[in-house]
Amino acid sequence: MKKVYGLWLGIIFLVAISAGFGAARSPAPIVLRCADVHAFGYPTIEGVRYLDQLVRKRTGGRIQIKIYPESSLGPEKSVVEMVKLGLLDMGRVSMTEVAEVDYRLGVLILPYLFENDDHKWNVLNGPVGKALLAGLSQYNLIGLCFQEAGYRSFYNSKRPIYRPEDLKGLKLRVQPSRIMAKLVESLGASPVPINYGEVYAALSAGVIDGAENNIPSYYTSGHYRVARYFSFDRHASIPEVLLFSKKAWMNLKEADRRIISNAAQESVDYQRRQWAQFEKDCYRKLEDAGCQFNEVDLEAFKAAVAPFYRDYREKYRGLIESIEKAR
Ligand code: GTR
Repeated sequence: MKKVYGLWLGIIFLVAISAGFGAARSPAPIVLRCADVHAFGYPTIEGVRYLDQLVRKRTGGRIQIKIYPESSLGPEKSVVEMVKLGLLDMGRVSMTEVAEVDYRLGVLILPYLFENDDHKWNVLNGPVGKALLAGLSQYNLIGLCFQEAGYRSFYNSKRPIYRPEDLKGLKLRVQPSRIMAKLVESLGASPVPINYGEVYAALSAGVIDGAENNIPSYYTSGHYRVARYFSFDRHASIPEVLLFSKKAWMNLKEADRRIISNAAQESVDYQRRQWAQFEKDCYRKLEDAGCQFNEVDLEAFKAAVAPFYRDYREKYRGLIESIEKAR
């Protein structure tokens, strides 16, 4: 009898504890969910993890970021939609996807737009970059910061590319983006829009001959195993962007918003350093794996995209000139 009594007392005690009786309980933390197509260790995610550490420290753990890697919440297009609708708090995506929502951002994905990294970051950190991020607000998005994503080049399973003509007839995957599809078409190849997570299967099945991306993505996606020719044409340096849902943003206190946006700015330097190291490491591993790298006739590539560029010069009148001035 005594035993049964003790058991009941124990149960009542546990229930009381879990219901919070007798103890001052701090409110549950705000957990912001953030999607990424890459895996932990990739610099985009590491940038967001650094941001999470800063935010946790500065809010005493009240606000935290939980990352959902490897497209686990869906492809980038749906991530952007979910963040817009307020179904997801944050998304780290390529600028290419956001340019489908806000066409002005498309200027940042044009080929050979930036002379070098200094020029690019002058633009991104300067008035043009700030205005482009701020403009996202009308689409229910908050652009927290840009991230580095190196230079994109073509790679394929058939042959090295030295001149634009070498691309003729190749079926090349592009990000689901009108600008990227047009660019590839203007170079004589056939663009095939496919979500990032499905490219490896398409390459292995021979549905496409190649794709275009930066060195870290070429390595971590495993595409190098099936498309061994990587030709450094460096046609675009498309920044990544960290998006926050405007709906979730408005639910935060003003002081917390300031903490998050300041920390996001601070995370950029860290992310850029991570990128530089990661890119080198990936390149070494790709060389060890026997990938074939080659430089291209850059002048021929620049000449080949000139007509394409002229069309967009009209579309992005004013913006392109401001970007050129920031050299
Ligand atoms: C990567 C980028 C991803 C994704 C991918 C792609 O470089 O980090 O966000 O956009 O390219 O080509 O789909």
